[in-house]
Amino acid sequence: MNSTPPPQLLLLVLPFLLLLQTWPSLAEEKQILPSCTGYPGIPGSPGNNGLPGRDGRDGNEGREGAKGEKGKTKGLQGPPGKSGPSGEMGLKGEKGDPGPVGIPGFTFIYWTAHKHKLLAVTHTKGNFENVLKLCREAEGLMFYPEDEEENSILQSFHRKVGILYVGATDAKTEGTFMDLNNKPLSFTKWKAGEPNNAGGNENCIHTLDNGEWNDTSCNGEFYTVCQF
Ligand SMILES: *[C@@H]1O[C@H](CO)[C@@H](O)[C@H](O)[C@H]1NC(C)=O
Ligand SMILES: [Ca+2]
Ligand SMILES: [Ca+2]
Repeated sequence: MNSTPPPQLLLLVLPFLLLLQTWPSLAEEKQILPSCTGYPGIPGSPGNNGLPGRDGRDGNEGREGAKGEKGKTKGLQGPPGKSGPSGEMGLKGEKGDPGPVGIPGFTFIYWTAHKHKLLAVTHTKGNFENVLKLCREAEGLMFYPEDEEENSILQSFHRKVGILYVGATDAKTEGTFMDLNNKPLSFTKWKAGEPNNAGGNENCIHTLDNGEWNDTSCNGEFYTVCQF
C-alpha cells in the first residue's frame, strides 16, 4: 500500500482547517493547531490505484433447477428379435367330412384286359338284378365268356373273390339261356346234370370252383364281372 494519504481525506480535513482559521479561539483552546495563518498548499496529485484483490471463495451451491419438458418424438423401432423355439405338436384334429361319393358302379377291382374286352369285378355282391345294374351304370355289360380262354379268366376271378354270376339268363324263354345282348349262348361250361332248373325257378348261372356252371336262382348274393 502507498503511504501517501488519499486525497479524499485531505478534502475531508480541509473544511476544518478553514474553520479553525476563522475561529482562532477554538485553535487556542485545543492548542493543537499551529497559530500560523498561511494558506493551505496545493493538494498533492492522486496516488496510484491499488492492486486488485484476491479472488473470493466459491459461493454456495445453487438451488435445483425446474424439471425440464418431456421429449416429444419417439425413438425409431428396433430390428425384430430372433424367433423363439418351436412349440409342442398340437392335438390331432377331428375327422374330416367324407369325400365325394363315387359314381355307383364305377368301383371295380381286378381290372383285366383281354383282346378287345376290358374286364373288372364288382366291388360288392348283389342279387342278379343289382350287379347287372352296377355294370350298366358304368356303361358296361355283364360278362359272358365266349370260349374256354375267357372262361378260365372268369374262373381266376372266382378264385379271388368267390362265386360269380355269369352274364346270361333263361328268364325270357325257359331252357334257352341267352347273353345280355339276347344272343343264344355259343359256348357253355355246364356241370354235369345242369342246368336243371331246380324248383322250377333257376334262371341265372353261377360259377363253381372248377370253372363249371350251375343254373341257380337270381336272388342269391354274388359278385359278377363287367365287360367294357
Ligand atoms: C347248384 O345250385 C343249386 C341251387 O341254387 C344248389 O342246390 C346246388 O347245390 C348247386 N350245385 C352245385 C354243384 O353247387
Ligand atoms: Ca331256368
Ligand atoms: Ca341248377
